[in-house]
Amino acid sequence: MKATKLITTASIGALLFGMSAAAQSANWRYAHEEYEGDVQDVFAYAFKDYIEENSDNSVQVFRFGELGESDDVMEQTQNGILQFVNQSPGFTGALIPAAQIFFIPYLLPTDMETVLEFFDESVAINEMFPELYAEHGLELLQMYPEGEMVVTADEPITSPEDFDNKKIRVMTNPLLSATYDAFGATPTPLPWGEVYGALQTGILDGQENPIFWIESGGLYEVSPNLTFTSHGWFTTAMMANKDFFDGLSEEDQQLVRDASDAAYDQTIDHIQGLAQESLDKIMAACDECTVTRLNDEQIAAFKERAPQVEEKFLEITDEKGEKLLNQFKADLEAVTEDAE
Ligand code: 6CS
Repeated sequence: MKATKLITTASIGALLFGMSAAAQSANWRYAHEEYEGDVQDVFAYAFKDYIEENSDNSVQVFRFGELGESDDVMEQTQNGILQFVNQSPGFTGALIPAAQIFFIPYLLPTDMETVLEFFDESVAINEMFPELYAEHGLELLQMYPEGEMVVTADEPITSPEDFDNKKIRVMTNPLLSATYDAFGATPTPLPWGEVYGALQTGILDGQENPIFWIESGGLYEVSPNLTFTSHGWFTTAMMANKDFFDGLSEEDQQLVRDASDAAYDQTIDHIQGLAQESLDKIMAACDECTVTRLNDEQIAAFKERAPQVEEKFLEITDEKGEKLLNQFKADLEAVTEDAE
């Protein structure tokens, strides 16, 4: 009798333990802005793999278009329908004005090693940005560069005069429009889904994006003249709904942080050499494509227009933006000095 009772108690205990373990495992939804094999997809799958290998939780990844445009997946994350989202400041800038700092031209260097060191060590990136995102219900987990920005257009661009009357697509944040205004173009903000068609039909004359995206999205087919202007990097950010994150156990919060660190490392490995590989693929596939790399003198003509964009940034972000910009510049100086 006693033995039976013990077994029964043990079985119930085991069942309860099993049930609570099952109740603790969750399926988290994660959306990003790109296609299979693209940089954000590499990050998302590295994150998913880490979570699934190190816990009973699972992650369901949604790629571009599966749940709408970039702004839609951000809204779904803020509403708690999605737990994780990868959205670039190009779009988040409309929500968090200070995130537009990445669109002040010629602020970041072009050398990848220095840029990566900056992302690793920057106080602005690692301490100030999480606070800014938290104000909008977002737990910022990682910011990372995807590639250097390259302009594509219906003609090669070598000077601000070449941009005259050219409708250049920009992501939907006001500062990027200010940059292309300063460069002499007519900026045209559009969500990603409309870009290829607008280039194809001549509604747009050009756009900017990293080379891997120009290749993977086939942009070179409809916008074949590539110009390396050295004016900036495509940066992106991965984050969680803050209420969801705050509600996780300490153990799960650590798991999520570790998974995003592992994903960062894997993604940075992935982008090494990616721009050149993508450029090679474009040149192999496209006879009419041209590549122009601006020389120092040509760059100077664009660079001298950067201060007006910086002024605009300060105007739209007040003292918060000024503090961030000062820290950003100090962080950049620290890594540039190291590189010298
Ligand atoms: O230009 C855009 O809108 C897109 N570019 C990249 C590199 N990733 C996603 C984004 O939506």
